Amino acid sequence: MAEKLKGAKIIFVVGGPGSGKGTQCEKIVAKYGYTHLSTGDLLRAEVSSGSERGKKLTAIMERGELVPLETVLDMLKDAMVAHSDKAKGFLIDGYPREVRQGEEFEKKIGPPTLLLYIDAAEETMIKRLLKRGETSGRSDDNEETIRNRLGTYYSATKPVIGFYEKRGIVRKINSEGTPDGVFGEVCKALEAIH
Ligand code: B4P
Repeated sequence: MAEKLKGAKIIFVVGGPGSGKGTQCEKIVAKYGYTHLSTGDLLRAEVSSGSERGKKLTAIMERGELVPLETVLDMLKDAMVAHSDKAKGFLIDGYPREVRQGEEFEKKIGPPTLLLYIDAAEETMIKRLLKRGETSGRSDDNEETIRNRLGTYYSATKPVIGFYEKRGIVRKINSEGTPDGVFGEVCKALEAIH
């Protein structure tokens, strides 16, 4: 376990592509001051650096698949250690995306305090991502990749919820409403641990 991260408050934010994870995380940071680390953002930063590793990642992300566990976890751990001195707590957005990612995280870093499960219907997620795709420039916001990302979500990521439900740390958030409406639900879940 990373010594500097011992005892840190850790909140996992899990949900399908387009469920509103990133959107809610921005609001959480503004109100509660947690350190926000999105694995998607960390990976996109590696891609735009033009590194060899970034090139391999681009292909995987364009297929809507998960990048190898070790790559994501190493990046995440480095980012957490870099922020450990001033962090009030960590908001880990888009991780774990499979049960093994959760297990390895706990071995190397520590246990999560809470898991926010951002839940929206498949049609809602597709509609939001296609809309974002009109302006985002993200190469994975196209119809074919969106379908694949959803498939990955239902097969690999959904079991993560059951895994942590058994520990009683999952708070399910209905994300069908407006961003502010959804945030009201998020706040209720966070007040319990703040
Ligand atoms: P991510 O960057 O996590 O992409 P995402 O799932 O689409 O979520 P994002 O946070 O961007 O969008 P949000 O739902 O907030 O991952 C991208 C790729 O990286 C993955 O496919 C995978 O290949 C790789 N990856 C990432 N993490 C990994 C990991 N741990 N392991 C392996 N691979 C990994 O918002 C979407 C849109 O909806 C926005 O336009 C927003 O404005 C809109 N929206 C949100 N909430 C709304 C609301 N309430 N009402 C209306 N619109 C809303």
